[in-house]
Amino acid sequence: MNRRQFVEFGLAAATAFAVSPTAMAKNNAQQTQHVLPPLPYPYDALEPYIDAKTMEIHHSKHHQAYVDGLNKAEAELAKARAGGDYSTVEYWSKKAAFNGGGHFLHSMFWEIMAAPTKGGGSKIPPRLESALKDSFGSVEAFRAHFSAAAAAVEGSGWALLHVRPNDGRLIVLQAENQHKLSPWGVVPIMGLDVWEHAYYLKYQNRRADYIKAWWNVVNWEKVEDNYIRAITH
Ligand code: MN3
Repeated sequence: MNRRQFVEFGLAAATAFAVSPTAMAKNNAQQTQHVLPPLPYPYDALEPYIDAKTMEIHHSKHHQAYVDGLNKAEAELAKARAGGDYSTVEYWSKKAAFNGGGHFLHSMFWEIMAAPTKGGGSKIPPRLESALKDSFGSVEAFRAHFSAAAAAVEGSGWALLHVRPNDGRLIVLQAENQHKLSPWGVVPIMGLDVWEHAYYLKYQNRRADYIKAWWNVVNWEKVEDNYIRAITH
């Protein structure tokens, strides 16, 4: 290495050390902060099927906790990147998946429900209805399958209606917790939360009664919007 190369090398090294922490800090500063979306209706809008107290706690406490948990996990992962210490990467990656799943599914859940007086539980729009018939044989068969999947979730989780982009079909699956048991690539368009926090105040251990009541507040217009978005993107 001659003197000029040495100086260039030294400058490059100094630059690397001087610039990269700044760049990392900039990346960290630009990190998304997730926020709790407002409920699109008042807490008591889904009465008598879902009670106001359950909605208030579910939205303002449980969903908020997933938002906070996701922000915390992503901040910790950013810290790991900045410091180059990945000893906790497994822990925070799991937290990011769990809380990110919770944030995503609850955001969808509020949207795909509506007050019975504002269209909740009303007729399924034609495009979605025809897709349900194509994939499940009949709307009744879809409803029975989805209800059974919800009732049979082991512990805490969800029944989910997904679009599978590679063949455009609708499929019903379960999720355990907020994020397990769906394959890659599917797009959830409708979900039913069957964690006990979603129904226990009103229905106690009668999950089946909650599921049956829930059909009265499904916002089918929104589910169809989700469907159309999933197949056109
Ligand atoms: Mn929940």
